[in-house]
Amino acid sequence: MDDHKLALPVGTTLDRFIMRKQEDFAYATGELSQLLRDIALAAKIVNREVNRSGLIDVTGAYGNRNVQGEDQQKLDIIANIRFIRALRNGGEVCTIVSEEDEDMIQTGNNQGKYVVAIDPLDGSSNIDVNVSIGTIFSIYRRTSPTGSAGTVADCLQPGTQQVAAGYVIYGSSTMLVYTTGNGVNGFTYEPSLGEFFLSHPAIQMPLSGTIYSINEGSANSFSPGVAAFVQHCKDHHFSARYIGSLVADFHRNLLKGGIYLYPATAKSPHGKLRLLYECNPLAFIVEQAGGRSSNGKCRTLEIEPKETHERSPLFIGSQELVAQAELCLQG
Ligand code: AHM
Ligand code: MG
Repeated sequence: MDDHKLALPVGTTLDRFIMRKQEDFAYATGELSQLLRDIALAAKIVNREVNRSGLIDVTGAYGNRNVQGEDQQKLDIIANIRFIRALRNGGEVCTIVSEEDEDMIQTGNNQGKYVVAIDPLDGSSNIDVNVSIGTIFSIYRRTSPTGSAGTVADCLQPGTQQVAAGYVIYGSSTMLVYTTGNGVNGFTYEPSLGEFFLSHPAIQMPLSGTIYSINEGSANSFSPGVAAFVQHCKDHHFSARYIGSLVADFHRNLLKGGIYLYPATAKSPHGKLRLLYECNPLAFIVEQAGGRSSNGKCRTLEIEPKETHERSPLFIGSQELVAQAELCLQG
């Protein structure tokens, strides 16, 4: 028998992939590569906690509310600690904006060139019921000089300025998907080896699709434009798929084609999702994969953020579907 068939190659590890990509940039110093590796390490640790969450006392509410007034789950806090510790120890990041912390976090690494915005564990209402959840992150180069603490202005850059963005989905398998502005690549975690391996190279999103993802429980407060688009989806016999975990809904639509919508509603008049660490990173990824993202009026990536925790309506997915939604919204 062919020896090769007995021991198939395991493929490219995330570490090696990041290293190879770094070689593509003539003046890269390796700090961004190291930062991505720090995030991947924290993701492995959070993955471990998520996987055994039913066995140890980490499910359920922590008893606090976060800056958005939402109940914090114990795993939200654990994931926040893990990612912040990894970013702090890594040394490349001066300042972090996290969904779980009202104030910007100064890491003390004033020489760090980067700022990170992160939702350490998104979709946390799904934790207790064993449904996919995720981590979303966005990386910017600071605009203030190195040597001092990062500033609010460093964190309030439009999404077009992102140097990298990604997400981790803790699903039926765990994946890390990221872009540095040169296409989108996905890596699947192999738990017995403790490594992410390249499994989805150069992801391209279908131009169109037949899946729409929206919380129709809020239909009574949809604007006429949103209602018209939802009706369009029904008229064309689309499938409704809504997990209530942004990363999971986004990931499915990225691979299969579709659109995710979180419009303004009576309960969330500015939309629910946060621009810096939910909308922008996914908008960067979707555009890099050939898709489109908008707040209904303009490209998500061009919104000038005013506050670190600001919210934005989100219409994201296959190019043709988002364009159609925008048409409906514009009446
Ligand atoms: P979270 O950051 O508190 O977890 O909230 C974000 C989540 C998204 O993952 C998901 O798409 C959305 O909230 C679901 O909201 P709703 O329950 O209003 O449909
Ligand atoms: Mg979130």
